[in-house]
Amino acid sequence: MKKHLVLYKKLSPELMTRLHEHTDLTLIEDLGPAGLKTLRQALPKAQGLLGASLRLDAELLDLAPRLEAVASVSVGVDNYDIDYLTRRGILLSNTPDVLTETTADTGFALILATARRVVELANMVRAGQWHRNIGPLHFGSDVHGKTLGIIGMGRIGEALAQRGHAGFGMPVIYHSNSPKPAVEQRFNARYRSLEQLLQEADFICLTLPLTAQTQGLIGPREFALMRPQSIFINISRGKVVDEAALIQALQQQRIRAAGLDVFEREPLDHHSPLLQLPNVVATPHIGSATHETREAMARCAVDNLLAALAGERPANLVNEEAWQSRRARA
Ligand code: 8YV
Repeated sequence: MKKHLVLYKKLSPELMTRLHEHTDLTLIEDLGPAGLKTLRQALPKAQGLLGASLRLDAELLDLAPRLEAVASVSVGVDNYDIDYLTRRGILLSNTPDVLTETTADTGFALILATARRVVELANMVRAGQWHRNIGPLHFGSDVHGKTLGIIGMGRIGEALAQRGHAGFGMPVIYHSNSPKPAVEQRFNARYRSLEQLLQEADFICLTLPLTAQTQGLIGPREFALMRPQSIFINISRGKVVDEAALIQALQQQRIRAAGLDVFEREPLDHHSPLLQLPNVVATPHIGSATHETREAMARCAVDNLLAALAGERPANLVNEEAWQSRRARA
């Protein structure tokens, strides 16, 4: 008997075929009001859920009494009430590793675009305003040789460190929950307290998950520690930053510029003050958004989900306790 899957993210034909072969499928193609209504109506029969970019909290999941597994097409799991899922023995999986390099590429794209004013100056050319050789008014900042500060030394932080160290000759300093001797050896990286990093780094890059501990981590006090020539990069989650404090730091020129792929609320409001500032490069959460990587993520999520529905431990299990409690009940 095939188990019932509620899929709230359209996948490639190859993966859709695979899911149809192994599950009874309800597909929610969009997460607007109509799609959310269909999703709620489908939850009572759902044994599996697969998708991304939807907050799955207790209120919603109480509608799914048969649920066994949730497979997220993401590495971040801040959209999930993990304690609730674990209490119910529901296996949550995610898609780390496959998106690491692509997301680090996005981080470096923002470092280069922001430091060298690529968007601002490309728009100047497009607007027909390039009338003479550019001068100091249009100069950017060097990236090579500058100090790269990474807050959150996980997979993506390490990949960013590799790019800075090996690709751009950048001294790497980092802050994380604990020192990482292997990273220090590979990239000649140096551990710093958060305060020290903010005062020392030329590029300050956030690559840490959104948790109760990291929410609002970078606020007015932290921006006040940064140097006027420092550039702030966020490829983690918008809510790690006090966005009002970031806007004020930029408006008061307490930092040089910002490259942002994530925001407190997404999509970013068109009227946001961030979009009025020429020294802000804002991208629409494209961290992992390449054809190759998103297909790899979806494939990873399908593998995780089918394993869980077959009673096996998913390769990328987030809540180990749920697995242990399921095995204890077996
Ligand atoms: C996408 C991400 O937002 O993986 C994450 O945590 O933030 C990005 O890759 C996510 O994959 C939704 O498609």
